[in-house]
Order: sequence, then structure tokens, then C-alpha cells
Amino acid sequence: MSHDIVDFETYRTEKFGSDRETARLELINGLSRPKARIAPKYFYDALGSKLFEAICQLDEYYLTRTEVAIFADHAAEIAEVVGPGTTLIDLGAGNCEKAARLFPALQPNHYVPVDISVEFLLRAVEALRKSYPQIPIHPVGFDFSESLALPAMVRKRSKKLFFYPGSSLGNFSPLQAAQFLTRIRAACGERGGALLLGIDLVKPVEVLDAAYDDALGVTAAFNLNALRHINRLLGSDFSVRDWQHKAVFNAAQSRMEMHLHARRDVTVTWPGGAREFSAGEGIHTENSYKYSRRAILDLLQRNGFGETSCWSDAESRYLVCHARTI
Ligand code: AVI
Repeated sequence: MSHDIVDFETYRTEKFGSDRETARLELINGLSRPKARIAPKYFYDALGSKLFEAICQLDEYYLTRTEVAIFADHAAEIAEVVGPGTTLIDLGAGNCEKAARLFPALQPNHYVPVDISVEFLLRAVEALRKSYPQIPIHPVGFDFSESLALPAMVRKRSKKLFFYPGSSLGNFSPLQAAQFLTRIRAACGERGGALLLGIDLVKPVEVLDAAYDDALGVTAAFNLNALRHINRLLGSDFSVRDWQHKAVFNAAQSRMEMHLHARRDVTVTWPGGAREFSAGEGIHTENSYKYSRRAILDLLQRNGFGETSCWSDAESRYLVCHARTI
């Protein structure tokens, strides 16, 4: 497998050359709905990725440190369940830190970090190659939430271990999550594969409120930064000062929601279109579903995964699961 970034860029351009136009149409569609919404992937430009890294260091955002602790406390058991010789495919790799922490225990044969935020990913990979020269690393940049069209050289590898930590599955609706798991199952191939998943569990609302509206306002900046990203992609004229971060737990749907509310009446324009927002009107930017242990095991089992091993923390805040394909 080549380490060549040229290779990777060629693949990206051939397969995903129209990403920008797709994003533009998707954004216009979302902003023009009676209840405006945008997909959470628009958080992650270069600054958004850095803000998300900062969120992961906050006291209130228990998810990251709890997951890190579960992986650290159970590394040997996880490695035993996983077995040797895997191609570790890291979906939403970001700075690749989470997977890298598992390298000593899992000792993968290959590492394939996948992320939509390409420049950020390439910088992370450059550093990682210096620390782990023995592991071939093949970065892939695309929006895997839509399709799992991996390069042929990755597709044909046996013993794939898809790594999906950070409770990112929670950012899909239950239907999207089921479809996503089905796609991972298919991408594992017929010779068997597995998924190593980290997922946030249901818990008292005060803990969730603090995690999604922290005292320093980092999550607010993360949410608002999506508007700057949209301005660049769409040529729109959102003024960040006109908007306010809101986080709310929707108990009926078992999900934390993030919105941006207009601070006053606002008209946003972009080439060929416009949208008026009244004061207080919102743009729905993210759902973060919180699962029970039973619900996540059911979801895995209904979508192509059988034998499952799980690890949690003492307070049952978070769950890590290894699930083999059926
Ligand atoms: C990436 N994802 C799992 C995070 C979450 O908790 O839903 C994104 C995030 N949103 C607000 N804070 C962090």
C-alpha cells in the first residue's frame, strides 16, 4: 500500500470532485426549510476541528476522558478480542490521537484514517508517521457519512477493524445509524471484520446540559463557527454576533440538541437566495443521541453484527463495544 499523498489526492479528486457543489445545494436546502437546519459536519473546518479538540479537554465534556479511561483500563482485553493483524480503519480520525493510543495494544498491520477535514488529517498523519514508522498509514479524505466508498487497496484487505469512537454514531438519527452500521457491515466484506465503537449512554440531564453548554463557552464557539464555515462554502453573509448558542435535552428522542438562535430579526443572503429569520428563530445544528446499553446492542444486532464484547466505566456513563460481523 502506498504512503503517497499524491495517490490520496488523486483518489479524492476523482471520487469527490463535486463535494463543494453538493455542500452548497445541501446548505441552501437546509437553510430554506421552514425549520432551518444544517448537518453537524459543517462544524469541522480547520478552526472547528481545533475547537472540538478544546471541547474534549473541558471538565464538563466527560465523554472523551471517560472513553480514554475505558480504552486504557481494558486495552489488553480489547486487544485479545480484536486479535492480531488488523487493518484499522478510523472513521472520523481527526488528529488520529485515539487510534494512536491503541497502536501499542492492537499493533495493527495497516492504519487507514478517514476524515472530511483533509488538511487537518494530513498534518496529523505527517506527525504520526514519524512516531510509528513501522505502521503503513494511508489517509483517506471524504464524507463517509454518505458512503463508505474506500479505495480498492483498502477494500481488498482482510480482517478490517472499523474504529468509530467518540460517540459519533450518536450524531446520526436512529435510522441513519442503522444504515451506517449496515454500510460498515458491507465494507467489512465476507471474510469477516468487526467494529470497535464508543458510544455515550443516557444519564441525568444536568450532566448533559453542562457538557453541551460549558462555562468557558467553547461549545458555543464551536456551534457559532459553523456560520463562518457556511459563509465560505456558500458565499453567505451570516454575522456571528447575530446568533446565540442553545443546547437542550430532548427527552422524548433521548438526544441532546444544539441550535443557533437569532438574537434579532436577521436576513441572511447568499448568491441567488436569502432567508429571513425572526428574533429567537433557530437553526438546528446537531443531535447527539444518548443510548441505553440494551438499545445499542439491539441496534448492532439488527444491522449485521453478532458476537459483542462491551466495556464501561464505574458510573456507566459511556460504553465501548467490539462487535463482529455475522
Ligand atoms: C462528535 N460528537 C460526538 C460530539 C457530540 O458530543 O455529539 C460533537 C459535539 N457537539 C457538542 N459538543 C461536542
